[in-house]
Amino acid sequence: ISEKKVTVVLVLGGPGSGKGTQCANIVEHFGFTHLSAGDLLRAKIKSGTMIQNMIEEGTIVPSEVTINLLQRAMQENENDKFVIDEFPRNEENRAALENVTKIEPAFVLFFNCSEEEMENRLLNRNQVKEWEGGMVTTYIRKRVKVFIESSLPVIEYYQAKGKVHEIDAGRPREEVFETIKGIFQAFAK
Ligand code: UP5
Ligand code: MG
Repeated sequence: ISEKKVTVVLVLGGPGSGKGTQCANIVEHFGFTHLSAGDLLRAKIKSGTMIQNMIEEGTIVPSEVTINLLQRAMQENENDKFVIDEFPRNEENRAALENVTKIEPAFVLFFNCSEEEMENRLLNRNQVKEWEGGMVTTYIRKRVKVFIESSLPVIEYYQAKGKVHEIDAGRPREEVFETIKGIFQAFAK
C-alpha cells in the first residue's frame, strides 16, 4: 500500500446525534472529504449478505471490511483531509485503525446527545407510521445500546489521550455548527 499522509478527524456519537448533518457543514466550510462508514458499508451490500444482516441487526461489522473500504476511499481521493463519521465503533475497530492504517486522528468530535432526543430525531426522519412505531423504536434503542456498550469505550480511550472535543449535540443545528467551526478554525491556525 502506498503511504499517503492524511489528516483525519473522527466524528463519533450515537445514532441520530447529527453526525451526518454536521459533516456536510464541515465539507462545505473546511474543504474536508466526508467518509461515512455506514454509507460505505451500505453501498457494498448485496442482499442477503453478512453485512446486510449485521446492519439490520444494528451490530458492528468486522473491522477488516470497514477498514478496507475506508482505506481504499482515502487512497482513491485526491484530497488529504478526511472527516470520518461513525467509525471506529468499538475497541476492535479502533485497534484496527491504529495497527492496520497507522492513522492517528488529529482530533475527535464527540456528539453528546440524550437518548430521548436521538430517538425523536430518528422517528421524525423516517416519517414513522403509528403502526410501525414500536418496531422502529426497538431498532433505535438497540443501536443506542450498542453505542453505549461498544462505542463509549472508544471515546474514553481518545479522551485519555486528550484528543476529544465534546459537543452538546442536543442544540439546534446552527448552534452545534458554531461550536464545531470554532474547533476547526483553532486547528487550522
Ligand atoms: N438532525 C440532525 N441534527 C439536528 C439538530 N441539531 N436538531 C434537530 N434535528 C437534527 O441526523 C439524524 C436526524 O436528525 C436527521 O433527520 C437530521 O435532519 C436531524 P443525522 O445527521 O443523520 O445523524 P447521525 O448521527 O448521522 O445518525 P445515523 O442514523 O447515521 O446514525 P448511526 O451512526 O447509527 O448510523 P450508521 O449509518 O453509521 O450505522 C448503521 C449501521 O451500520 C450500524 O448500526 C452498524 O450495524 C453498521 N456500521 C458498522 O458496522 N460499522 C461502522 O463502522 C459503521 C456502521
Ligand atoms: Mg449518519
